Amino acid sequence: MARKQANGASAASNGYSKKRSSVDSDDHDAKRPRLQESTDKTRWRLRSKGGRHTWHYLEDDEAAKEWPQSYADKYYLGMPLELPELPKATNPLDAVRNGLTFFEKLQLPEGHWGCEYGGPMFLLPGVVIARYVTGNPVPWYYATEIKNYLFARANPVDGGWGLHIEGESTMLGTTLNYTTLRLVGVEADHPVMVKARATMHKMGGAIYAPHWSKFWLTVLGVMKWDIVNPVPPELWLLPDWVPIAPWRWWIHMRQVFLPMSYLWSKKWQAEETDLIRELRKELFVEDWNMIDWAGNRNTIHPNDNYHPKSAFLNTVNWLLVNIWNPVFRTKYLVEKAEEWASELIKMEDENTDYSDLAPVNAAMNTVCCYARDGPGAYSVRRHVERLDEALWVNAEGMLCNGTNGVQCWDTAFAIQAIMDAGLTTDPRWRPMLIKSLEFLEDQQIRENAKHHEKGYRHPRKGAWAFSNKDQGYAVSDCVSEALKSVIILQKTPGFPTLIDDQRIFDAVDTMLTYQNPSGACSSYETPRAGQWMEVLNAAEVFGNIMVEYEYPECTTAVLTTLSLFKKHWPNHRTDEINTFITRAVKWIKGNQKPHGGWYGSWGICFTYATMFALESLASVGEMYETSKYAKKGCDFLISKQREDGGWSESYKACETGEYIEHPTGSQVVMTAWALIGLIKAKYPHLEPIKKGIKLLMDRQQPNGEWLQEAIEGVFNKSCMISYPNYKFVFPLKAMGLFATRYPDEKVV
Ligand code: LAN
Repeated sequence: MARKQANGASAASNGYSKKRSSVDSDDHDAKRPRLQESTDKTRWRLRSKGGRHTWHYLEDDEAAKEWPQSYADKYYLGMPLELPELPKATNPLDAVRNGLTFFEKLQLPEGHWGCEYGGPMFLLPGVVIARYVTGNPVPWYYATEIKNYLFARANPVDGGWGLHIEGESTMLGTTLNYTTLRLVGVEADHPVMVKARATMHKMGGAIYAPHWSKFWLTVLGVMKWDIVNPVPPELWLLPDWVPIAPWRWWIHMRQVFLPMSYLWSKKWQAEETDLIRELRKELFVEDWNMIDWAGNRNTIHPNDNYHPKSAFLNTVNWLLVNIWNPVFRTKYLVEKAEEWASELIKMEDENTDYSDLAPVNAAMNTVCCYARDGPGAYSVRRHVERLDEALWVNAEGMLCNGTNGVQCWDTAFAIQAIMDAGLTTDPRWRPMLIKSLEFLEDQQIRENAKHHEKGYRHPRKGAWAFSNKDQGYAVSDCVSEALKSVIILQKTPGFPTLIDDQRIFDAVDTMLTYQNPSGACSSYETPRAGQWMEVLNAAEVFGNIMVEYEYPECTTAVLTTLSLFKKHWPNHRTDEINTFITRAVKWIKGNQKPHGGWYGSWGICFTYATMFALESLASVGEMYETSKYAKKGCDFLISKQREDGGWSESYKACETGEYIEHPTGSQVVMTAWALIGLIKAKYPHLEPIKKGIKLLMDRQQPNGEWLQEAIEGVFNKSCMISYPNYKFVFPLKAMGLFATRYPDEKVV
């Protein structure tokens, strides 16, 4: 098949098959990628297989001809689509149709949607460093586009990089992205580098970087291990009942701590190269040989110190460095700890076929496998291949996504948008919907993880992950949104039952495992320890990362889906579901802020969570006229509506816990969120709703699309992340809801 050949050609030319034994200085120059001004954008293709995304650069003309660029490829790359203008929508339903006409063009052949999932500026460096130190440098076309992306994302004023794309320059962003640029072949005297270096030096040089940056730079050999606060794998030897045992930490933290602890214990560093020696000169203000490494473990620039380490942690670190390590850390203990950490790393790799939870731990696990299994090992090669699934190419260049995609999540919302517009039975959208359903069917996780108990995994049978089943981590709201969409479609006359009742029950059974004693749901697991664990938060740059928290978004999503499920299967675990619902509703009401909104942890911010809360309350019959909670939620949203009919929230709201407007004014996505909440809650006054709908219609482009505006998502309070498909699915849903609820209302 033409496509197969094309992919094969690309895979062979990107250098994966070349086994490199070490990163020695002799062939160092040969390994520096041949940087170019730009790649030829017409040669990039996105391939999706089994929900796995990889970008391919077709250097060969024949291959490029045989595998033409799709609309989706062109769209992601920022190339003109030359789509015709659609007849101007004069009512919301026509606007939905126009939007779907555009969005349908972006659906990938397997039935889901792809997207750039960038924002965080600390992910790409991990991937590039992992590849460099394991002797798998990125091919020239990656290098070229990584350079272009990072150049484009340098702060226009000071030339540094932040924690995320909208943030001010930090040492985490600046040290790591500067280093990345050097690793991909940019010379130190390039004006962009000179400017970034000046900022880095003004901020004190790399010794002011936070823990994660110190870790990566030490692995690379640019710093010494003494500057890295201890990451003792011995913690993994603690019995499970110990309150601070790592299995109780939030999954992302323990999966990052795990490989970090292995490499820290091994004091593993890449072999020295000329480039590493150059970086030792460039990143610091002081003479590298004179740096007091141990004395600067806690040196950190204020811009990076979002969550200063607790006095308790500082004391623990002191004790570890000065007493534990020299006196009690025996060879026997070290070996046992490293062995168990290594086994846990293996379990994570096997459970996910080396794609791992997210690119942060995937990059670290890659280095661990290299250190443990050697350069040519399958584990290293497979890791390097799978790291590619998090890389994305956009108009600016190549970046690293926060996860290996947003496949299941976006597909679920796309289906719901069509359903809310009452268009599921319209044959025009049937092919798109059938493909989406097929994708969700294919992506349902059928069994618990292989190393379920030993690897401390939460049940996942019947669940959906956020991205794909290879990654395979169930998340409470991802299961809920996907299941909701499956139920909606399969209960629509004319749609096939691809997922039988038993599989639906499996999903529900897993959802029911997610409720905490309080009635709330968390993200990946139920909390395994209390918030007090934040005293061990060593990352400095994030807040609320050590344990699972209770999230209105997660709780409300599960509630809404269980309410729907109950209608169709009233006899399945009836009492448990009813109890779950009662307790969830109680928690949601108790979690409402005094101003009437709910604080969102995964989207920005009050607008996002308030939408979910109002939708879930409506699912149990609590609406504006019948519930003081729903009324207060609506009144809160209305109080934030802007003159032009839109809503606009800034990421600053997530950091501060106060509603703060975005300086660029009304945002399509937030306007849609607010409208969905209001319409679901049956807010009785139509004028504000119509004004909002009009704004969405006015912002729609003649070809049916909406343009990208400010960033939509967040995690760990301080880091922002893009959800580009939200600008489609939520406006479509809001307008569709309006059209079905008020078919006779005129907006324009
Ligand atoms: C995500 C993305 C999806 C998100 C939702 C499903 C939207 C949410 O409702 C639950 C939490 C979840 C699954 C989530 C958790 C944290 C993630 C994985 C991310 C924000 C994407 C990237 C982020 C991850 C932690 C990034 C790596 C950073 C570390 C601090 C380890």
